Amino acid sequence: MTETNLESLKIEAKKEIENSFDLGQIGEVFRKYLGKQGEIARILRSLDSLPKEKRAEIGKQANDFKNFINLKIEEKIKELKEKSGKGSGGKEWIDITAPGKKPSVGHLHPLTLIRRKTEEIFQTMGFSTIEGPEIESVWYNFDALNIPKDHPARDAWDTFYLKDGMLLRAHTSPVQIRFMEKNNPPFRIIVPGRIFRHEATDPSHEFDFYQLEGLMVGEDISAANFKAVIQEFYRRFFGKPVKIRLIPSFFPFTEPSFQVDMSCVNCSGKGCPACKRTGWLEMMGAGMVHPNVFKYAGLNPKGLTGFAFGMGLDRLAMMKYKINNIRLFHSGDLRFLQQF
Ligand code: FA5
Repeated sequence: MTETNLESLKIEAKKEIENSFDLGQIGEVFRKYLGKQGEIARILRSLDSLPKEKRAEIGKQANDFKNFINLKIEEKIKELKEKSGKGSGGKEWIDITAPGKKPSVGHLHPLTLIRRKTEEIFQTMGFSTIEGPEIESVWYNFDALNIPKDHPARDAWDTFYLKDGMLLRAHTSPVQIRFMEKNNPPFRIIVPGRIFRHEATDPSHEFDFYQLEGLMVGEDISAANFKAVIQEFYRRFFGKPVKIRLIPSFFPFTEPSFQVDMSCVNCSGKGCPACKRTGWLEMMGAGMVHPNVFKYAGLNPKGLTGFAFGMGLDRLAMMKYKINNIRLFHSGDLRFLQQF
């Protein structure tokens, strides 16, 4: 490479830039002279083969040449942009060579993921998925579940009443009655659904959340069957056995009744805000179906046994994803939701 060669290359490049009439052509010129395999790169690579005294001189000229072309290309781009702006009334200019914006793809909400996974596991254990209405009557939400009017047990469910005497269901248990009215045992069902409670929120309580009801009815169904089903469910859901405990509880529609707690995964049982510093999180209410419930649903309770449970799906999601505040699920905060 000599000084004269560089000079004629410069003239040639200048001409090509001047004759370019769109950004595509300018791009070509850029690649030809300044690209990885372009003229400048070729000159710089050949410096090693030059005599020592020539190297610095040609190197400097190649750099000047590079700066010169860069400047000319920039000027030309500006000129082309201005021209094309005028062409479209000077209002808008679209750079068709600019890389496109990647559309963001949506995904399922973490609570939907949890609900689907839960349904899938119970279905493999022979449970069918059933749905029921979110707007419910007092009969199905309370009376038919053996919770008489004026009984203090009704206070356990802080209910949103509607003007027409109906209410927003405070649990998924009313669907037990609706199903048993139309189906004869034996059966196994699950009922995932949204429920509503007039409750103050805290890290483990929402006023609008999801439950999954379970009901298995037939002959000789025992609390041992319940424990086995629920332990197997948790084992499959978490991919390993988890620590749970059954403690005595009270629900008017089950006798005996239990509460199932899980060792809090957020703090490994040490105590944190999510588990109110107890190391345990209440996951579900459960029990053996009360004979009166069979009666209210129109079934003869003689010889009929069954277990029922109602688990909080939001609580399950908290344990699965180690979330220490239930309110994040309904926050609509994309920084949170995009992690799933
Ligand atoms: C009930 O709602 C009963 N229907 C459950 C049941 C069904 C008992 C069948 C026996 C037989 P409880 O109010 O405890 O029970 O709620 C059940 C579960 O829902 C709780 O264990 C908890 O996991 C979840 N839960 C309750 N309140 C809230 C809340 N405010 N926010 C989030 N999850 C809640």
